[in-house]
Amino acid sequence: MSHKKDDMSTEAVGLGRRRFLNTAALTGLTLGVAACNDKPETAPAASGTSAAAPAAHANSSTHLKPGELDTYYGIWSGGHTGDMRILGLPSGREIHRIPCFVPDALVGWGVTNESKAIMGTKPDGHLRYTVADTHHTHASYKDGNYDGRYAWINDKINSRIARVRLDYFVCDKITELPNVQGFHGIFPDKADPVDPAINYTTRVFCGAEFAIPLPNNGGDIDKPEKYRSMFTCVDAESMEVRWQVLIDGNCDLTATSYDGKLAATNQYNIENGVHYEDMMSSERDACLFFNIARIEEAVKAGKFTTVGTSKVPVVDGTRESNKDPKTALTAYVSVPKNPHGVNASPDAKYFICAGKLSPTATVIELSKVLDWFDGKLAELDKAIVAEVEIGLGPLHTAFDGRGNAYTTLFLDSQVVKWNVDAAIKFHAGDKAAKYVVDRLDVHYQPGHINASQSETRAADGKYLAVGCKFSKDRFLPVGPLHPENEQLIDISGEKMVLLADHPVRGEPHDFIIFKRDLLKPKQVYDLDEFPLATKDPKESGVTRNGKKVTVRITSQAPAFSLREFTVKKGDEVTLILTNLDKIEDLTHGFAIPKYNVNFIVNPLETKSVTFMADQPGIFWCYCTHFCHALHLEMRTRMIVEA
Ligand code: K7E
Ligand code: CUA
Ligand code: CA
Repeated sequence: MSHKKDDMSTEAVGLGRRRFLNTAALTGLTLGVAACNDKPETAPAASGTSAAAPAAHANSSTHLKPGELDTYYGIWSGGHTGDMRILGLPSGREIHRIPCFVPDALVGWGVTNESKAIMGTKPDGHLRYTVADTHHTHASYKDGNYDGRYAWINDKINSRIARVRLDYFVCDKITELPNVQGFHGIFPDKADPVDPAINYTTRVFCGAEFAIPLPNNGGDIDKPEKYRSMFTCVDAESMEVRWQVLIDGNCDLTATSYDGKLAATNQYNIENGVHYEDMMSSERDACLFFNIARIEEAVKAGKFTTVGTSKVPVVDGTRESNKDPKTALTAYVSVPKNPHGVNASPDAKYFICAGKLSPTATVIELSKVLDWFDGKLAELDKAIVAEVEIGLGPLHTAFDGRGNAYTTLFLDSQVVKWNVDAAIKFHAGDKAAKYVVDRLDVHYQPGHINASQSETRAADGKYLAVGCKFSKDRFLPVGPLHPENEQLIDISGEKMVLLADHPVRGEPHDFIIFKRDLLKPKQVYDLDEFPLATKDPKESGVTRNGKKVTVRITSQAPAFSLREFTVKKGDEVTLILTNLDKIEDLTHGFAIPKYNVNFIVNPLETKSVTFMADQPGIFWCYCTHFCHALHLEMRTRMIVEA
C-alpha cells in the first residue's frame, strides 16, 4: 500500500462510523484539543463488534468467593501518586501500593531516613522532588519469563527510574537519568547479546521523550535544531547509568528482543519539531533499533563523548551518523505516523508499532533488522513484513501466545484482535487473508493494553486488561474529575468478552499481568537486613553526643520498649524503631504529633527518623496501626525539655 494512504485521510477507512470519528479526530488534533472530549458513539451493538454486555459465564470468572485468592498478579503504574500498585486478577482488587517517587504517610515514605536516602534529598535534608508521573512498569526476566526479582517504574517529570524488590514489595533504589527530560519508555533486557549464559535481565533501557540542549545549562536555547534526546542503559543490579545514545526523534515506548541483541523505541517526532504541527508534518517517523553489542563495543573502545558534568559515556546514534550498516549502532526503520507503542511478540520474532495518526499497525521482523546490520539486507525498510489497517488511533498492542495481537484504538474506542501471520500474508499480496479476527467496544478511549503473560514466552491468552482514559458514564458521578476505567476482557475464546469495569485514579498508563506462582514474597523481614536494628529490647534508650541524640526503641504488641524518653529543645534527634514482633501481619506504627513524623515498621523491620526537637512539651508518640486489643494504649511519651 502507498504510504500516502496511511495517513488519517477519510478515504483511508471505509466504515461510516469510522469516517465520522476520523473527521472528528482530525479536527480535534488541528485545534489542539483531545478529540475524545466529544462523547463517542457508544452503541454497543455496532455491527462487526462483539457485544459489550458480559456473557453469562463471565461474572463467575471475575467474582471470587470470600477467601478465594486471585490467580494472577497485576503490577500497575500509579500515575501521579508516584507509586506502584499491586492488583489481584481476575478480581481486580487492589492489594497493595508501593510508594516510590512521592511521599506516602502510611509507610512513612519520604519521612524515614532510609526512604529519603532512596528518594534523594537537597543539602537541607528536604526531599528533592515530591511530585511524579509514572507511566511504565516492567519486571525482570529469566529464560523469557518473569523471574520475580525486580520491577522497574519510570517517573516522566523528573526522569527517574525506581526499582522495586519483588521479595518484599518495596522500592530499594531510585536513579535520576542525566542529560534527558521526559524519561518515558522503560524495558529490561531479556538476555545478554553476547554471553548466552546470561539469560536474564542485567540492563534496563530507558527512552527519553523531550529533546533538550546538551548540556542543558542555558546555551542553545534559541537553536532547537540542536536539541536532542537520548536513550539510556541502566545497570539492573547497581542501578547506575551505563551508557547513553544520542538520537533523533522523541521516544515513546521501549521494547527488547528475547535474544538480547536489539532494543527499540518508537519515535514520533523524527522531524525533531518543537511544535505539534511540526511533529506531525511527516507521513512517517521511525521505530529506532539499537544494536546493543555494538554500542557496548564502542563504549569499551572509548568511542564516546560526555555531556556537561555528566561522566556517562554517550555514543552517537543519530540517523546521519549511522547510515552504513557495517558500523551502525542504530537503525531507523520508517513507520507511519507519530507511532505509539512498540511491543515484542511472545514468539520472539516481531516488534509491532501502532500508527496512532495512521490507522495501521506495522510488523517488523527482528531477524531482518539483524540481517541489515550484518549487511545481508540491502534496504532496511524490507524488515517491515506487514503494515495493515486495523482502525483509528492505534496505540498499544498485547498478545495471546496463539498468534493474535490485540491493539487499542484510541479514536474508535475499541480493541481490535488481529492475526499477525494473516496480516503478513495480506501485506505480501494475499488479499483474501482476513487478519482482523474481532473487535470489541471499550469504554472509552483506550491507551495501554496488556494480556496475561503477554510480553513473555509464556503468553497464555486468558485475560486482557485495557486502560481506558475516559470513563464518562460508567461509574457513579463524583464531580468533574472522573476516574479512568480499567476494563478486564476474557480472551480465551475466538471472541473477546468484556468481564468487568474498575475505576482507577489517574493515570496508571501501563501494567503487566502474570501468574501468581512466579512470585514468592516474604512476609517477615530479616533483622540482619537492617544495620541499625535493635535486636534486644534491653538495648533501648537515649544516648547523647553533644546536641545529637539517638533514641532506640523496639515495639512488641502492645508496648514500645520505652514508656517515655527525654530530649532537650534544640537537639537533633534520631529515633530508631525496631519491630521485634516476628509473626506475619503484625505491623506497628509510630506517629509524633506536631513533629510531622508518621511511619510503620513491619515484622522484624527497622526504620529511623531524624528531626529537630524545636517545640518543648509532652508529645504522645502513638502506634498508628491497629495491632492488638491494646493498640490505643500502645504509646510512649516524648518529653522535650525547654
Ligand atoms: Cu505508555 Cu501515553 Cu506514556 Cu501510551 S504512553 S497511553
Ligand atoms: Cu502497635 Cu497498634
Ligand atoms: Ca512525526
